[in-house]
Amino acid sequence: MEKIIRIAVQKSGRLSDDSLSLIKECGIKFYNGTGKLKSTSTNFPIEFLFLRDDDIPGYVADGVADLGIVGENELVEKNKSVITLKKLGFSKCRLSLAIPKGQEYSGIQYFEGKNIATSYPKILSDYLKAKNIKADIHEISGSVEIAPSIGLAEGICDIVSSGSTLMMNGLKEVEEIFKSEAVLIANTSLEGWKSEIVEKLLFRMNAVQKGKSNKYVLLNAPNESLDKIISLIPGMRSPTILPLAQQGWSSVHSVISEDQFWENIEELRAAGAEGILVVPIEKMVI
Ligand code: PRT
Ligand code: ZN
Repeated sequence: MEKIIRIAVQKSGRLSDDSLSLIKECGIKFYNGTGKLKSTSTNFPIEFLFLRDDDIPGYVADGVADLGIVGENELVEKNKSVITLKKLGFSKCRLSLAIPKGQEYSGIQYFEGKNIATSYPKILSDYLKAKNIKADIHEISGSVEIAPSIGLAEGICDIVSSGSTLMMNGLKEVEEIFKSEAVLIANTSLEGWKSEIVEKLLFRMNAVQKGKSNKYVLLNAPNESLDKIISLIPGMRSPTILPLAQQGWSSVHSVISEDQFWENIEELRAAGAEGILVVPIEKMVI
């Protein structure tokens, strides 16, 4: 049998581009022409299944796919038994309760006895149960936002990202009930060579993610400030210090998180750092 793992990714939608970019950034090459449902990488033992996101948790739970990339909202709603290997940091959104703009909202009690439209009946009913609220959940599969204006429901529970869809439909967000982002999931019984391939993939994904959150910083500094500057940008082991052609000056190279760079920028400049360059890192293995 050919030693190859299968990953399920969304065919087309809000998860697709970022899922495929992440895989490409891991150095994995493949062809995904429009309409293709399956594709095999030419340089890594992985096969892609392009599916609707709703089907991904089930395919991974059943072992049709070994891995999958899906939103946590879909994963929790489908309630399938899989392992979450990694949060991927994209397709971030929240699942929220919303009501018509003109209504007064005093708290979750508002929903007692009300009719709520949603595509996420499980997450919503778990939430309401935990809050001790009894409401009627009306499951609909799309265009949830129009439910109140056509008299189908008094409130909705739907995915919100910028909030503009709610606004356009005369609704206001009143409770955030779930935060979501894309996650890498795996079948619960991966072992042997399959888990070795998964480990390799995870290693690459971690390197890509680390690279994204860190920057390579180069700057010039007078030698008398070097101790101070090294303490501000300590780097992976320690910074590289190279003498400049001009006496008494050095070039300092270091790797730090972007957040740390912005936090320390004023102090770096006060210590005499100049000619500061911040360069993106493609991959980082530590
Ligand atoms: O066809 P398929 O079933 O595969 O796709 P789909 O239509 O079910 O899902 P898709 O592609 O819309 O979303 C896939 C996943 O992306 C979701 O399960 C979420 O995890 C995540 N995600 C991130 C979003 C959003 N942002 C988002 N804004 N999913 C949906 N929306 C919709 C939301 O339903 C609402 O209609 O966008 C609207 C709200 O957006 P704002 O910016 O106006 O607030
Ligand atoms: Zn879907």
